[in-house]
Formats: sequence, structure tokens, C-alpha cells
Amino acid sequence: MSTRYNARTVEPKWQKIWEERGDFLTRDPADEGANGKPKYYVLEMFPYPSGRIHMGHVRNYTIGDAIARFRRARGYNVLHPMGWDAFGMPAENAAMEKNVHPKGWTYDNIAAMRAQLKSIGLAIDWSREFATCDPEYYGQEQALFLDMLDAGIVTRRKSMVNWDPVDNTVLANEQVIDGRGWRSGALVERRELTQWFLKISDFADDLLDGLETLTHWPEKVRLMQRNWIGRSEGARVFFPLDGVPGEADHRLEIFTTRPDTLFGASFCALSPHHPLTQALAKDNPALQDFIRKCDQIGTSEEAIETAEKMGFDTGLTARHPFMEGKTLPVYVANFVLMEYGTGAIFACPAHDQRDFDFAKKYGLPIIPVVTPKDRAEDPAWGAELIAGTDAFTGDGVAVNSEFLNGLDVTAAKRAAIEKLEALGLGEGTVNYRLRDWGISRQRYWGCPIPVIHCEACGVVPVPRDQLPVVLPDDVTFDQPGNPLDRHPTWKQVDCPECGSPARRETDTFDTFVDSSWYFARFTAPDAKTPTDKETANRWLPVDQYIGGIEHAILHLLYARFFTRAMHKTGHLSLDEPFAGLFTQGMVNHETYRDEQGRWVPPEEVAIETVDGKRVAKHVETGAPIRIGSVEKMSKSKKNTVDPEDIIAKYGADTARWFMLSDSPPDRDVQWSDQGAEGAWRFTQRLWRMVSGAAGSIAPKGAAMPTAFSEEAMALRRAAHQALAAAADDFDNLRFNRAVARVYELANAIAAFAPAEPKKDDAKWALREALELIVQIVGPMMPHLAEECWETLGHETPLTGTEWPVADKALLVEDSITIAVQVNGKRRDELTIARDADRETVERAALALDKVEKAIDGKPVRKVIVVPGKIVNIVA
Ligand code: ANZ
Ligand code: ZN
Repeated sequence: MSTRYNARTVEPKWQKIWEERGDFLTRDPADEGANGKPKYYVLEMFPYPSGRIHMGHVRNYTIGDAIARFRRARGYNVLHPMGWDAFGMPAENAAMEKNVHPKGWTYDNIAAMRAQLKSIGLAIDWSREFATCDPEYYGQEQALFLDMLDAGIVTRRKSMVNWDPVDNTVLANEQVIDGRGWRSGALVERRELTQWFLKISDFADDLLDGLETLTHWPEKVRLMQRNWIGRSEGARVFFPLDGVPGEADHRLEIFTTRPDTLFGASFCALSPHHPLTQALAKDNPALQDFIRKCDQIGTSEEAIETAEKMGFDTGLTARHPFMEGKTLPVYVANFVLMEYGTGAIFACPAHDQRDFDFAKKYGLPIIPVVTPKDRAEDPAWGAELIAGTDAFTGDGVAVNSEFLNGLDVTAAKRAAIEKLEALGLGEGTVNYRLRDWGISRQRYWGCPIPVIHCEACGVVPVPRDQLPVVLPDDVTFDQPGNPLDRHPTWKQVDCPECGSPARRETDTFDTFVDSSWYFARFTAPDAKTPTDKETANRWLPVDQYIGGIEHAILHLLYARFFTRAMHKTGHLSLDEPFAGLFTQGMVNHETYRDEQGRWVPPEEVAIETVDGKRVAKHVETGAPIRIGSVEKMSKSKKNTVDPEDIIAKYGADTARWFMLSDSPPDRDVQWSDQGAEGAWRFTQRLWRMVSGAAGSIAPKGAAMPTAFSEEAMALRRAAHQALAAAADDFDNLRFNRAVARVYELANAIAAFAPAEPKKDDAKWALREALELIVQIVGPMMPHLAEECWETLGHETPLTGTEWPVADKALLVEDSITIAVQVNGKRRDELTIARDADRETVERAALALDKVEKAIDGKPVRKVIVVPGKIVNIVA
């Protein structure tokens, strides 16, 4: 018998067996073959097919796989699919840089990554695989869009975009760096384009309320979503304006969250893109110049927030709604966004930092109208605020505010709104930060938006029997701009309504659309409609969704919105797609640099310990290397390791084991050679333990001896305790703890085994412990576990074996089992420590399911405990 475990031959062997057995092909829960098992849908965020998997993928998919395998063994009907988030810019960039076609590039990458993922041994139903760039998928996405169009969830309107004047393209906010296009380096302009929007803001309140039901989501993700939706209660206020050309009674509408500070107003400000600004700019070149300067900041909120405050005095004046005869200057200011509220504000410098900075810069009055509670009587306070650098934004008491004086902020807001409403100069309102979702992209490698523009009929949906609108293959990437738009014939179509020549829409969807419903498609990937509603309803929600925290906001919010929109359009019957969410930590690695400060990849670094200190050298040149901090693996710092190399060297199980063992899965893990070596050594140890024990264990299926020696009993207890604890750990995704239990049990077995058991009870206990350790390891190192299981004489692989049940009597040290009665009738029994006190016994007895059922909500009048014998509950 070979004593060395060879992952290189064993891993492909079991992958082949699983595939031939069809172990991971999932049955519809309604199928007879599913045997009425409860469903469990586990999903990892699907990958972008960049061409190679990285260690982050290994971690993500290993976590999901351990869950999937554990749940299968526990008797669930598990859905665990895989697909590809395959549209997007990188494919077009590759086309421009390497002269390859985005389609070929993408499908080649998918093939390479599929092979890599398969080598990890994932329990995935590959028969459900799809890529979002498959016409069968995106055609259904087009159908969904048309249904949403019919349902009024889609709109088309003008909006501001970042425009790169050199590349002739729209840029996402992230592609604008210091006001310049990320590729061309050209100064970015703001332009108005007509774009398609999904009306996610109609769902703002519902998306907010839904967060309360997501009790199996990390609190931090729910908070991030809450902030993104950004519900603000406040008021709309009308300021009558004087001086607007040609308009005697223009009223400026502003949004404020602080109507309590109205008496501290010192000016009003308009966004550079406010219609009034635009009107004033028509014959004002200085204002036009100013607007242009503002536009160079780009459209991101962050850029605008951090830019220096700039203003332009329009010469108009606003009349204060409460203060007779008081007027305020009206500025155009770069920090006022057109996309928020009404695109105009009143400014109260004393209590808003942006207004404060602006007032200082332009010499405008600062009028304190709220004082901290403990300084309400202090005459020096206001002067201090004016002389200082910070606005006061905390809670306090209203001062200098006529009818509001003495009220706290909340009460003053309410009183101010009442007054505004009475005067007809405003009203209380709720505002959301959440904007409608602009989904038009002027790109080739995306899902074509299925509409046609006709001069006579306007926007006409592509008839459903003409879906999918397929991307043309013959496109060129030799010029900037949208290849679809310059294709010679693709956009020329006849209008489906009047038949006259019309133009096909050449924009494609934001790729976030593709990833907003793929989890639903996996439930019926071949359906001729977007979903098979009944099947989708049987599988959804996803029970456990796993992915990176970087998707905490947009992807998850869009998917939650899409699910609601699909509910509304009759494709699903639920609102929340992901019942459980888990965000795993990053994979980190030490960083290395040579003496010139250049990053050096780990495989070129040799580390030795000299006088207790770690010293690094270049493997080839021997040049000294500086060991730097531990950071997220990234190409720029070259601190990555390639999963393919790791799998070739140690096997997939070692990589999986290390990923799960090192730290709690929601924290970062530090990949290191020593750690990987350690994991590898354990695979060898477990294998030696099992393969070497063949002669000293009971035959498979041997009857349980009637009595056990004390040592054998101790081993049995250790094994069953490890089993019960590990199952609990798997349930709660605490894989690192399950790993620790395995190590403990391995030590217990090692301590027992050298005795070379001769007696039947010892042999029996050893087999039992080995079988249990193999089964616990199964979800984490499935190949090794199968090989061990086979070696232990089993003909059915672990994939066809149920999770073992821990013997309760063995879970407590020196335990006893006592009967539990309710009103004199035996309902259950209780296994508990022999020396448990009366109170513990009572509590444990009352917590039994069957007892609870028998009590049926009636008040418990008395509990009689006869120590070591019986518990009787009177209810
Ligand atoms: C007057 C005021 C006084 C304000 C004060 C704050 C403090 P949140 O909480 O994010 O909703 N604001 C309104 N519309 C804006 C826009 N389009 N661009 C930039 N700022 C805008 O913020 C609401 C506050 O942000 C509003 O309340 C308004 O300033 C400003 F002591 O009104 B406030
Ligand atoms: Zn027409």
C-alpha cells in the first residue's frame, strides 16, 4: 500500500467519478427524483472571465463548495450553479490592444477558467452553466426589459454624462481621474445625452423597508445600502426671486433638511446645470465660462465634494419666506448638484460646512441660529463660531429665530414646516439620494437595447418574436467610439410599426443589468421565457449568497430591485433574492521589493531564518530583498500566487484546506508558503492515518461491541463531539473552527492508535473515529476524503453518503439519560451531564422540542426533578 498521498492522480480520479455519477446534477424540487428533499440554493457571485482564476476566486468558491457539499450530505436538494459575467469593457480593450475579437477572447477565457475551476473539484451542476454574452441569455434579458417598459419601470430622458472628447465616448465616474479620461488623458466634459433609465427610485422606500427583513445579512452591508438609498426628511421651500429677466414672480424651489435654520440663511445657490443658471448663461459669457470650469470637475459626487468651493454671483435676489424685507444674494455654486433635491439650496453658513467655507471665501454673513444646549445663555458663543473654521452641525436650541426660539432641532423643523405650509411657501417632503439607474452604454460588448427609433412613430420596441437582437460579429475597433454605431448596416432596419426606414438603438446595457437576474435564470437556464416562474419560485430565494464586500452596494441593490421588477412583471413571486449573504475577506500576501524598490513576486524570493529573523534573497541572483507589509494580492504589487501553480504543487485539497483553516471566512487570510506546507502535511498525515490503520480496525459493518474499554469510550466521545461541533460550525460558516476540531480529533486518534488495538472494542472504536474524521473533512477536502473513504472499504462514495448522526449520549462527559414527562406522560428523554444541577436539568427538559409541543403554550406550573431518574413537568 502506498503511504504517500498523491493529489495529482487522486484528484482527477474523483472528479471523473463524480461527473460520471452525475452527483451534482440538480433536480427540480418538484421532480420525483428529488424525493421531497428540502431545497437549498447556494451561490457564489459569478466571475468575470478575465482568463485566469486568482486566489480570491479559490477562497470564494471553496467556501460555497463546502456549504454545498455539507448541505447535500445533510439531505438537502442543493442547487449550486456556475456561470460567467461575460460582457464589459476589458474584452473591448483587449480587442483594441491585441487585435482580437471580444467574443473569441471572452469564450477562450471562459474555457480556460472553467478548466481551472473544475480542477478545484467544485460540486457544481455544470449542466446549468451559461455566459451573459450567450444570445440565449441576453435575448431573455431583452424580453425582461420590454416587459419592464410596458410596466412603466423604464424611462428615457436626458441626463448628464462624462464625455471624453478624444475617445468620443461616455465615461463612468470611476473612469474620470482628476478630471481627465483614464485612457486618453483628455479633460472630461459634461454632456447631456438621452439615455435609458430603470426607475429604481420608485422602489426606494420598499428597498429600504426590505432591508429590515434581511436578518441573515451582515449589518454593515445593510447599513451601506441604507446610506446609499439615503432617505432624508426635510422641506421644499419657495423663495420668490427678483431680477429674473422677463419674469415678475419667479419662485426658486429649494430642498433642505434643516428648515429650522431658515433664520440663519445668508444666500441661495443654484447648480451650474439648473435651468435658471442655463437661462441666465445664454447672454452671459462670464457665467458660461464659470459653468465650463465647474464641468471640469467631472460628475462624481466625491470629486465635487472635495473640490474647492467656487461661486458666481448672478445679481438676482431672493426674498426670505419668514423675514419681511430681507433679501439674499443668489449664487451659482459648484458644490450644488443638479441630480439631488431640486438642484438649488438656501445656505446657512453657521450650520453647514460647505456653506461656511463658501461664506468665508466670498465674505458673506454667518448667522448662528442654533446653540449647543449647554451654551444657550452664553453671549460669546456666536462670535466664536463666526471667528472659527467649523460650522456647528449638532443638535441644540434655536436662537435669533423669532417663533422658533427655544425649540430643539426636531421641534423647530416641525414648526418651520408648519409655518411654510400655512404661508403656501413650502411643504414637508422626503428626498432620496438614490437616483434612477442609467443603463445606456455607448459600447459594443454588451446586451443590445431592443428598441428601434422611427421618425414617425418615435421609440418602438423590437417585436418579441424578433428577439434576441444579436450583436453583429463584423465590427472594427480601430477607432474610438461605439463600433455598433459605425457598423455600416446593423442599425438600418424598417420600423416594425409603419415599415419606413428606421434606426436601431446602438446603446447596450450597463453590465450590472446582466448580473441582476442571473441567479433566477439558473433555476431554469433553458426556459424559453426569462424564468420558468414555478421553478424559480420553488428555488428562490438563494439561501446563501457569497461574495466580496466590494459588491455590497450596487450589485446587491440592483439585484434586489430587479427581483421586485420581475415580481411586478410576473416573472417571479418574491421581492428579496438573497435570504443569506456572506461577504468573505480578502486573500493577502507579504510584499517584496529589491534594493531599487521594484516589486518582486513571491516565487522569486527565498526566505531563511537567520538568528531568529526572517531574511529574504532573490532566488536567482542572491540579491537582498526587503520584506514589506502584508497586503491584498494585486498585480501592481506583484504579491500574487497563481492557483494553478499551487494546485500543481500541492493539489486542490491543500489550497482548499488552507483557505478555510487560517482565519474566520469573513476576515482576510494571509497566504504563505509555510501555511500551504502545513496544510499539505496534514493531507499526508490524514492519509497515513487511514491507510496505515487498515489492519487494526474492525471490518466494515461489524456489529457494535456491547462494552467498551475506558480508552475506547474516550475516543468515541472525542469523535462524536468533533462531529457535532463541526456540523454546527458548517451551519454557521465557521470553517476555521471545524478545521480546529479535525486537528483535535486527529490528535486523539493518533494518541489511541499506537496502542495497536487488538481487542474488538478498540478496533471498532478506531474505525468509527476514522470514518467520522473523513466525513467531517469531506466538505473541505473532498478528494482526499473520498480516497480515504474508499480505503476504509466503502463502495458508495461520500457524495452518495448521508452525513452521520452524532450519538447524543457521547456528547457529554459522563452523561446520563433520563426520561421527561409532561403531565405524567413520557414525551422524550434527556441526555445530560451526570452532575448537572437541578436548574440545568429543568431548563434542558423544557427546551426539548417534543416537550415544548406537549406543553403547547400552557403555563408551566411545576417541574419535578428526580435526580438521575425522571423529570415531570406539570402544565
Ligand atoms: C439648508 C441647510 C442648513 C442645510 C443647514 C444643511 C444644514 P442630505 O442630508 O444629504 O439630504 N443640499 C440640498 N440639495 C443639494 C444639492 N442639490 N446639492 C448640494 N447640496 C444640497 O443633505 C441635505 C442638505 O444638503 C440640504 O439641507 C441642503 O443644505 C443641501 F444648517 O439646507 B441644507
Ligand atoms: Zn414608424
